[in-house]
Amino acid sequence: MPNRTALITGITGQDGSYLAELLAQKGYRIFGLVRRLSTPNMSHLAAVRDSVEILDGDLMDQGSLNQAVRQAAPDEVYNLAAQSFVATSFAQPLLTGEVTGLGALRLLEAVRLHAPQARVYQASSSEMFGHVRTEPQDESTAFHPRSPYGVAKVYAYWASVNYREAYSMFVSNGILFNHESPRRGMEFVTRKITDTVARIALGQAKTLTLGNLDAKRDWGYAPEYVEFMWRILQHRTPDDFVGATGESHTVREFVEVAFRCAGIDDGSKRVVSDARFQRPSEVFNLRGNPAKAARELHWTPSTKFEQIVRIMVDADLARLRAQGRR
Ligand code: F7E
Repeated sequence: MPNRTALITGITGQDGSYLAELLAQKGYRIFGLVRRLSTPNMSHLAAVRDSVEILDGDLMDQGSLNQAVRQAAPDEVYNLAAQSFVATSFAQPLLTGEVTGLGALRLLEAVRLHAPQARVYQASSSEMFGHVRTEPQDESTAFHPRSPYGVAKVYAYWASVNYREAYSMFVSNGILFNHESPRRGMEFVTRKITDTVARIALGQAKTLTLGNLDAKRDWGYAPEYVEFMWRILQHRTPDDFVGATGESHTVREFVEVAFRCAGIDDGSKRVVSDARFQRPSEVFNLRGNPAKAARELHWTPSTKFEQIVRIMVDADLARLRAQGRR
């Protein structure tokens, strides 16, 4: 098969950079849409910088999306860009709706007009389930989002389904539960924990300040989840799939394992609770059912909760030690 071309939005983030690495190994020509920043952040792309063609564009700007799709002429489009931090979506609900919700629609329009045969992956989220009444959640579980971010993702999900039905386009949703790695942004709870625990271990911090320790999440390992995205677009028909481990753990358990990995015995005494990190409406409990993905895509995540915590703590310890030597 001749080399295929992919366009990735959100390519500088955790998922975008792992996906670029996967597609580079598979011989894809890769275009990445990047929003202009005064301080560009390409650090996650270090391994594939020479294999990625950067296009200047923004999910807020229809013309730039049209131009990017025309220029890339992609076989596959992965929409991973978003205002993805739930807490910020309460502070900036309109921006979140514009980027995370309408942004997906703008990209679908660009593809409909300029590359209608392209296969489109929409990064949908377990945050769409929000206030859950059944466990585990699967592809038929009702949505009840609990944040402006979740509401925007529900909009983008249904826009994707609608383009599939209205225009017979190949548009699929991956409904991903939380997935983590050393490339996770520092504002998300897992990375905040592993970075702070590593700093405590090295004597650079004393306490770990968090909000709701009882929230439960289904945490997977991000490099495995980009393989899932790719498989969704190789499936014979467009469809929607849950990506999850099927296991959930509390934030408190994540903290305990992280302290243990760093060799700190009195970790629980270091944790401080602060209402600033509580959300106006919380998602208390998420656990996904990945049976359909296993059955139809032969995708099963294998990195377990404790391994993920260890990988992240070890990476933060190594990074901080290297910084100390500079
Ligand atoms: O929070 C609680 C917080 O910000 C996890 C995004 O990738 O996954 C992510 O959304 C839980 C929540 O991720 C702190 O209240 C306690 O219950 O790491 P998070 P998230 O909100 O689950 C989904 C699938 C997405 O799609 C999103 O884009 O941890 N929590 N204390 C805290 N959370 C943070 N951030 N900081 C705290 O201090």
